[in-house]
Amino acid sequence: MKLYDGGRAPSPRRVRIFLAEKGIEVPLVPIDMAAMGHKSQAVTDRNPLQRLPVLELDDGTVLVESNAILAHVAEETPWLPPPGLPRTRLMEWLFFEQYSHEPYIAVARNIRAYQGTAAQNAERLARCDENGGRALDAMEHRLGAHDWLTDAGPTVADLALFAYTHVADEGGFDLARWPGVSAWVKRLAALPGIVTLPRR
Ligand SMILES: N[C@@H](CCC(=O)N[C@@H](CS)C(=O)NCC(=O)O)C(=O)O
Repeated sequence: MKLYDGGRAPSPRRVRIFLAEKGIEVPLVPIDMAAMGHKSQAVTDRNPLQRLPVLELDDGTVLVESNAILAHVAEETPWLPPPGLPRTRLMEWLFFEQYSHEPYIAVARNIRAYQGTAAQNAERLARCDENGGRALDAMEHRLGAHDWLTDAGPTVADLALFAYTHVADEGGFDLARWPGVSAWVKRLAALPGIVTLPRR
């Protein structure tokens, strides 16, 4: 298999973290996002949304959407609990990540730390700050009293949310406000194979 990867980009990084944790070395196809490499024909052919990650399996099957990729590669490992309520609990967090967390916490990080366009995006950032804070409150509600997001131990739900949460400070979210989330970030980062993102 090979992974079309975006360097510092957290969505591909989730997949890399999981594969590293499993001791699987996946060849990377490095895509220079700053040079708009994600708009290239090679990426477009595999993902018409022109987004990373893209995972190409040995038989040529192409997988997109980082959380779906995580669930696929975690099949039959403890990182993906069995079908039924344990799997449903995990999916609750994966959908939460895409709808209630990533659109605010990732976007705030991109604007503040990478584009440096905070002044031009004041209204958008205000929405990100409010809704990103609500997402972290929801995580704190669970993690203030539990070690992991679901009762199944560390799962791909934890990895999916770790990606943008552990660098949320770059988006203006000081995790000291959410002590349960902070402790969970440290707990997860201490697991074997877990790699954190380089900082700006
Ligand atoms: N829902 C997608 C989001 C992927 C995504 O937005 N990836 C970013 C890199 S972290 C990207 O490719 N952005 C380029 C763009 O949106 O134009 C997933 O989780 O895989």
